Amino acid sequence: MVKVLLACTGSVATIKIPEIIEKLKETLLAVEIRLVVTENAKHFVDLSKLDVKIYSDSDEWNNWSKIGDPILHIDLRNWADIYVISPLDANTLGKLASGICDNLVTCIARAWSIHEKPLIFCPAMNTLMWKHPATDKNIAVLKEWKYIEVPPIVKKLACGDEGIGALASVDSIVSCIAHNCS
Ligand code: PCO
Repeated sequence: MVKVLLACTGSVATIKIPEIIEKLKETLLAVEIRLVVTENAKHFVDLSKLDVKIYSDSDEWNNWSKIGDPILHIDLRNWADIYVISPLDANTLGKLASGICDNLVTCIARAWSIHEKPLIFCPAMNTLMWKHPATDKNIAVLKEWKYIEVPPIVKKLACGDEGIGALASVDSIVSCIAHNCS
């Protein structure tokens, strides 16, 4: 049984999460999936329609009142065999690269031990944001830490622009996960 911890952030490409979950179940067969969402990701997906355990920032705070209570980001990082942030929006990319951990998704990343378990990230953002010099710098940092990138592709984007920045295909994301979780 492979335990996949999937995270999504505030990119419109979060609309692809149901497809990613379906394809993962189809491909990996013996897989348990948990999903972590940022507050902004909630704008793009109907969580009530997903058949996986879902966690967000409020779970972190509501489950803790005293020393000895569970710390959700540590429990999830211990539970998972692989962490997949897809889509990774421009804001979360910047946060990860500078070590910021101000929500459940980024706290899990900060507590992740990359030499023990893989972390895959799949950026998705508007072409203009992708072309900002911060992007190359941030991605270089994540790669230096041995995080695995599934790079964005050229496509017609949600805002109507055509260009680089669209989330990689569901097939390529799922095959990267399958390749790295055995
Ligand atoms: C657009 N921003 C975006 C984000 C990246 N886009 C994508 C694709 C989706 C549709 O196929 C949304 C998955 O276009 O990943 O479009 C403008 S600010």
